[in-house]
Amino acid sequence: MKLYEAPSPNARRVHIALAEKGIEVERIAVDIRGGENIGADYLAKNPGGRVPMLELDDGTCLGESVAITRYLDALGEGPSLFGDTPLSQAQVEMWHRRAELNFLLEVAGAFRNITGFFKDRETCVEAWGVVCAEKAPKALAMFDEQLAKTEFLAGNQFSIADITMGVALDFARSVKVVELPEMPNIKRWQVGLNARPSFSAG
Ligand SMILES: N[C@@H](CCC(=O)N[C@@H](CS)C(=O)NCC(=O)O)C(=O)O
Repeated sequence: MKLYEAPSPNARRVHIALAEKGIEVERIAVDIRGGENIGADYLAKNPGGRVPMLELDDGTCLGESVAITRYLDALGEGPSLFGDTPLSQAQVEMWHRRAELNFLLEVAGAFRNITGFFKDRETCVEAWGVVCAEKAPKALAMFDEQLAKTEFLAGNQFSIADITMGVALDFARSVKVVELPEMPNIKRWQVGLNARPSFSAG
């Protein structure tokens, strides 16, 4: 299998899943700044035009980091990143959607619209980026309250929800477009995440 990737939060989600599931793949660097991901060759494999993308040995291509993670989860070793029981699967889905919709998308909206990083291919509205930057930190209280009760976001088992939220927080801090308040339970949980070999590998 080949993973098409670039230094980016969505590729990092897959790097972490690969490490958690003990899977190795060939890695192919894609120049997203230069627009390789929106060129005809890449779009023929992944019409979504984004990284990451996983190409299977039979040529099948999977876009979307969470779809790729689901595939790796089923192939690899260890506990599921998507929950093992009907209830835990629903709880993982609930917290994962909150992490993506309430936090990651706001951080991405702030980054893309304020910095204009991809302004060669999309309209950037700085004022919208500022709105996103204001909304992202407001979402954190809900996650902090949950982490006061449980070890991980969806309960006592590490899941895709932790991967997405941990990666989004690290990305928000590294690009410095969003001001994040320090929250005690999130802090405790992040110390645990950072101690996982998968987080340093990713
Ligand atoms: N929903 C997609 C989002 C992928 C995505 O936005 N990837 C970014 C890097 S983090 C990208 O390829 N950006 C290039 C571009 O927007 O042209 C996923 O989860 O894989």
